[in-house]
Amino acid sequence: MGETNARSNSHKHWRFGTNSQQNIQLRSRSSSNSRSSSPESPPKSLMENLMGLLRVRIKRGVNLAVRDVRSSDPYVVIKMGKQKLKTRVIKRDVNPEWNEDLTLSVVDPHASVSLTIYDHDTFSKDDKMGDAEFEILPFIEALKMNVTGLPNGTVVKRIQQSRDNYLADESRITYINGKLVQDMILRLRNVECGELEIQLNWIDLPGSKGL
Ligand SMILES: [Ca+2]
Repeated sequence: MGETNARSNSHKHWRFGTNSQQNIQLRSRSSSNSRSSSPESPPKSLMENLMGLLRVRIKRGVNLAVRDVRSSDPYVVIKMGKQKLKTRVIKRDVNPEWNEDLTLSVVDPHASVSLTIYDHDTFSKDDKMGDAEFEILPFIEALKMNVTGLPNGTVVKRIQQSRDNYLADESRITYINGKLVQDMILRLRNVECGELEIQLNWIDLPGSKGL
């Protein structure tokens, strides 16, 4: 017992000695660095890079997969880069109507948004109910055209359904009440069934880089 204590004590002392030596070395190294380095340029603020806000309205799910006995408790998680947002859970409904707005900060017009639907479970891990993805570029490009004064309901741009996108039907960018909106019906993948209806809106932010 005594032997073990003595050994561990000496071990501690030895480590302590090494650490304090390292600290001194680090301190002297960092002080010489601070003398020699040129003043750093200020970090670019978010506002300088921000194009605006993309408001993703999660409207509804249609014919979603059953993950409980007869139904599911679905919610949607959207991700763009490091941003992650989710809707509320709707209990026991495979045709849920969220009509919920999730707002993303847009820095990169070439970014894509991924959406995953989960079934909320109280006592086990939430089950996946499929996923989808869309590019924001077509909407950004339409916004950049800066259209004004069109009759309400004018379709400005159509994006066809293809093998490369998740569209279940043609997506339209429409001029409504002086603003552009993009409607999409996304066919979920990695699941047996289900579609997700969403709408994109744009919010300009004063002080940001803009479009
Ligand atoms: Ca559930």
